[in-house]
Amino acid sequence: MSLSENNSNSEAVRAEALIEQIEEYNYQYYVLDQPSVPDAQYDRLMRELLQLEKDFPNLVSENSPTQKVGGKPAHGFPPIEHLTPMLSLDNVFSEQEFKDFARKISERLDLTTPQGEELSYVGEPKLDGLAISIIYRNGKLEHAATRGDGRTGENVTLNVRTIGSVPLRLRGDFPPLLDVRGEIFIAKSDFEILNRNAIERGEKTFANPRNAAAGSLRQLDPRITAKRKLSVYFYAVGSASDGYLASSHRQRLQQLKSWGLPICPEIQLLSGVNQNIEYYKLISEKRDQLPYDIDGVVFKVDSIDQQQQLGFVAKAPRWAIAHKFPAQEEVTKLTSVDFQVGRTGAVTPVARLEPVFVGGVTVSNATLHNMDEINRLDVRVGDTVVVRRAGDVIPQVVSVVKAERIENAKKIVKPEVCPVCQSAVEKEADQAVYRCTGGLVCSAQRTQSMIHFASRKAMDIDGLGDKLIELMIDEEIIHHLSDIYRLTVDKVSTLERMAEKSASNLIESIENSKQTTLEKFLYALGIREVGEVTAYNLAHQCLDINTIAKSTLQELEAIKDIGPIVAGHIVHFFANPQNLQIINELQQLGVHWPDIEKKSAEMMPLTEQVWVLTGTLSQMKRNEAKQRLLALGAKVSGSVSKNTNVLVAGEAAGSKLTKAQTLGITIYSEDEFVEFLDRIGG
Ligand code: 5U1
Repeated sequence: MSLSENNSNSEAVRAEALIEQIEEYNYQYYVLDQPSVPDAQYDRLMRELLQLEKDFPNLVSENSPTQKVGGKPAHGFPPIEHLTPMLSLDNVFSEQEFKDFARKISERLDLTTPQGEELSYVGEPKLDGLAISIIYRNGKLEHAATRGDGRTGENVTLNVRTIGSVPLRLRGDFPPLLDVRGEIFIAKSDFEILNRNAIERGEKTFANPRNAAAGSLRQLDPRITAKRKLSVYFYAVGSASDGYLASSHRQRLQQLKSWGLPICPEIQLLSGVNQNIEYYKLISEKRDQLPYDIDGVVFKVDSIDQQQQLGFVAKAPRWAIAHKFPAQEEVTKLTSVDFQVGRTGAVTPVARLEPVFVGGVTVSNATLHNMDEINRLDVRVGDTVVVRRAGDVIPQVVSVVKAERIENAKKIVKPEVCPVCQSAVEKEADQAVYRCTGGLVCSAQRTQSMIHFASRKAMDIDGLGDKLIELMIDEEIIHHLSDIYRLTVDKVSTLERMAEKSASNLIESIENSKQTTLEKFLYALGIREVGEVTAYNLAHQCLDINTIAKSTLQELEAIKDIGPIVAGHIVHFFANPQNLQIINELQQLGVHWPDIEKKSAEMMPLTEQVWVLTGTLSQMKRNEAKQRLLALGAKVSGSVSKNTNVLVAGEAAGSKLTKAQTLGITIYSEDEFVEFLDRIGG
């Protein structure tokens, strides 16, 4: 029945127009990655359509975007046979293995060059999600199935319909029958939100985005799936009506896109083995910046003709291969748990592990965060645990292999007193962290405070690293921050392996560090939750350290970005006479900074603006660029959002640049940025 048969023509026409407009916005958002209207406008159209369908129920069509969430499946997910088998991919784990694969292809295709240098491939990131097959008949989503055993999958149609980027109707010149294959995944940011919400509700968390995607897709209630923000990229055609498909894989992907099916934007056409190897390196480097998890790169021979010549082995095609990254998760044994004390007294449990190779390095320690996390994981000493190391992130224990729990696995108990100074350990209400109450009495807190004090963004004392500070505290050459400025070449030379030349270099760096800025000095003091930006705002609002020390909670809360918690930490820090004495001593020993002039509004032209810096800058250090922007009143953020005013994109800018382009944000190259600073005198 057409929409207009039972209604006044105008309502039916309006409903169809709304559906088309919403589908168009979905296409621009999910497929072209170019949102064309603000969310509010989209929501208005959606509400209007919902109201129209409520008033005229016979206008509701299966294709309507309001019908993405339907009823519950009667009996879980019934089996469904695939039109053509869902294949898997063979893997290689090294460049050499990839070259061997390419050589075999070259031989089978009788190419003249040994490794098929003239052969075209398509490179695609290998998403770490869940394979899906979706059948569109006459352009309408008919059903969707998981891979299952490759021949028969589970019917997850109702859940797949809820995924925003899966179109219910195709557009353009699509084949009457299309079986399209792709990967369902959850973006890293959505995964984090999902787990954060689960923790807040005291529910179980997912170990990784792949599990979260699989768990969300297999919810019996599609309304739950709908809330989980799943996404999809399509990467192949299982089958299609004759005469519609192009003769190369790359062109077929373009066809999918033109029919409204999103494809991964990182896909590239590559010529020959060397370009494939370069592509693998490029995607490996981009991996941490990509908004979704990937576990490798897929290479496919581009020509369908050549694909057909190559054929299949068992369940995998000969014309494609997955070059996998080193695993980011591994299993190992938890041998013990130590509690480490940080600069602010936080007592953090650290898992000691049987060494395991994960994420490209050997890991023998991993964070367990806090006691709440230990309880949530129900982890015990002796357990077999899953360790994850992704990019530069500190390795973490993500789950316990309960099936392998040994009989005498030992529960982990929180220390009653600080493991370093034996002071009492306390937990603040609403916080998961236990803290040592020893303050500067605690040598661990003193050590960590000094490491922070000497660090690059703080007092920047070249040569005074972690190990040397630990050694000097152990040898009782230094006790408090101010002792750093009492060091002499003679004292330092008494340390093992410290030649006189190194000792005098160190003393020279210490001397140089005396000339600093108020914001760096404030940051170096290590006041809880006072990072660089807060330190800058404090310095430039209050202008001198005595004013800061005397400020009340209310006065501090009036400063940009300082809320009641941070204000409380600042007041608490300056209320401690020991801290005041150390500040005084540091100044007596020569630490100084130039006066700060109160800036007028005209001198802060970027107030209220949010800037983001990305990529590599060649004309100044990232930190200098940040300081100059802060001095002009801007807020400098680490991530791009619709609130960003300007993105400065240096060399090799990655996903932040793409996101800024998508959101239509002003983008400055480094040259434009420098010119801008010159123009406004910043
Ligand atoms: N990017 C991509 N992932 N992936 C997974 N392409 C791709 N192709 C696959 C699989 C299982 O199979 C092809 C053989 C269609």
